Amino acid sequence: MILHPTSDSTSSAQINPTNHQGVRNWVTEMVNLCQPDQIHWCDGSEEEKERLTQQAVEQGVLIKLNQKKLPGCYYHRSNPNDVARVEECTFICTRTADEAGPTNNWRAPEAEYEKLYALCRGAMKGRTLYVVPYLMGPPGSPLTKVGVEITDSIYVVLSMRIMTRMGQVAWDQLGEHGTFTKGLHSMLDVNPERRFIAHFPQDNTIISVGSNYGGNVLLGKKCLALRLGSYLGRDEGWMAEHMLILGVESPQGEKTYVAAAFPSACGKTNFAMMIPPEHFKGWKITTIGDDIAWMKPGPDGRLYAINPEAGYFGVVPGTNRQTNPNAMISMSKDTIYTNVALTPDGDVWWEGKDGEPPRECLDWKGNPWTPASKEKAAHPNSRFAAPMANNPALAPEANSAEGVPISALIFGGRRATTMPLVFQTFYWIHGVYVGATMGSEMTAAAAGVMGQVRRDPMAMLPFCGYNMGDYFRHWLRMRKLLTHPPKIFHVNWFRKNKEGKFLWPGYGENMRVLKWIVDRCRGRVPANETPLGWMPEPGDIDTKGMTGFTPAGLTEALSVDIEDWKREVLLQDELFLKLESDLPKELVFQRELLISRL
Ligand code: GTP
Ligand code: SPV
Ligand code: MN
Repeated sequence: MILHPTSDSTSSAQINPTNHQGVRNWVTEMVNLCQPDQIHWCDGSEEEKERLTQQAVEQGVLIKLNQKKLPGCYYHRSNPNDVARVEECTFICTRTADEAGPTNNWRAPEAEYEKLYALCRGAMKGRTLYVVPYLMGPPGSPLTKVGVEITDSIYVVLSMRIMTRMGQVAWDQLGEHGTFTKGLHSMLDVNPERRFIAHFPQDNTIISVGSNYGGNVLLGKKCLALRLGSYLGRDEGWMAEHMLILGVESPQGEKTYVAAAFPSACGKTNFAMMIPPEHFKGWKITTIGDDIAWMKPGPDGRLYAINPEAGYFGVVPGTNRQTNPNAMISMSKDTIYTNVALTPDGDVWWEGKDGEPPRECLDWKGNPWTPASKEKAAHPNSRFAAPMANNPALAPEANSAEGVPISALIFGGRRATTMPLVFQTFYWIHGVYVGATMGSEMTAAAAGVMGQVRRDPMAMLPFCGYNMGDYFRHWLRMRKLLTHPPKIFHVNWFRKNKEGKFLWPGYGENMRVLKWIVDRCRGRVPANETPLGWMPEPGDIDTKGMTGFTPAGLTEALSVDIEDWKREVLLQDELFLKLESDLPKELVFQRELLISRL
């Protein structure tokens, strides 16, 4: 529905899809601020998608891909200065700096509103302002939240349509009096100097300017579902986590659900869509979510999880028919590709795709590329946005309002050394300590120094909407609401040998480790007590049918070097010192206990 701001766009019930006075007032206010030429209230229909896609192609925002090979697929290049989340431009604007805590960038709310509104004043002149209503979570779920994103980016609208349940469904859930998250996004001139992603947890509001990429602008994802979500979860007694959710089904039909927190670009999407190796015939993995879990204690004292999203915004490089066939199928139709390479026949290519590289193509910046080129054809953080309905492994439970009961929580970073393939923590508080002290090498998912190990508690360092010490306290408190808490594990798919080769083949083979985890949850397999926690004997991990992998390799992947671990404890102190006065004493005790076991 397109309207001109001069017509009374927000007061007439006939032309306005919602009677929610709060939405109408806020939209009017933002229209007056941003002064767009046109207003478009998104309804989420097929017809609207086609019309907007057509417009995006005419404007050069999207390129239509080869529809024979990739039906419904489009290609987008972002500004080369705007290719990943930027943590130094991300702000938590709580009333006091202490509420945001030492791991977040804090800004005083009043001054930040003033600065950002000044940047937005008249910023949409000559542009269309889109009002995007969306749900995070299945319709009707008590965990589901309503968001409304105002944006001047047609790319954001089309991506939000894939990533969330967008349109009328959100107005239906909101009703006339419901609460909603306000999100204002303007690309401005896509200038890193004027790039700010600001969160106002106490107002349930997000303002993002100066970017048009991923987690900076798809405001339902990291901004609402994690930063504001974690803040709301603390107050409302639930958890918003950077976790995939999957179901494991045994040949006998026994179903177990696990959620796993790995930092950005550390394997969540791959694990969530994994296809078990040949040897595990009859075992099935189904995907509930690949990035975010909202979890709440159920009436039976178990922890129930939903995936608030409706699509995948996945890393493309390294994805192929061997590593992640379900992702390849997911992105074979109705997908928006961003920053991959474009071949002369309208197909897409990236480093690590099946087959030979194309003899020539255009790289992610639009420059001619050949296999002799020194630069990468696809940006390392190039991504696909695909509807979850495309995933052959999609669990029907992904649409269930009550969610799935979680048996295991798994933490895992990208660590070349020190961290063994898998261990189980002794109990919940120990698990919280292990999650809180998690380290991982930096990846291309965020701007920064690649490869450097940093502490990334629960994979939430960039996503926690309040003081990290209080967040740990919330985790500890949640235990008391659970009579059947999930068991907590740690994994590392990325340990390397002296030659720099991965010790564990990863991907589908991770099923072998997952099987041990499931068996531990169900009390079916013994384990050794080690300084780190419960660990498998190498013989307890089923390696049958693995080629090019020896028992010695498994022993090395599972080994614990006490000297390495003494160094690890010292490295963990960096975070503990930073959090100092905010740190729950339980975690300090856990550190002492670990040292006493080394
Ligand atoms: P975000 O979407 O940024 O949150 O990332 P993610 O955690 O979903 O990571 P994803 O599954 O997209 O994997 C990121 C990178 O890690 C890709 O290049 C994968 O090929 C690689 N990767 C994933 N799983 C494994 C594994 O088990 N072993 C190894 N060696 N690499 C893996
Ligand atoms: C991540 O970085 O964890 C992502 C990609 O999932 S983005 O949506 O850009 O944050
Ligand atoms: Mn992520």
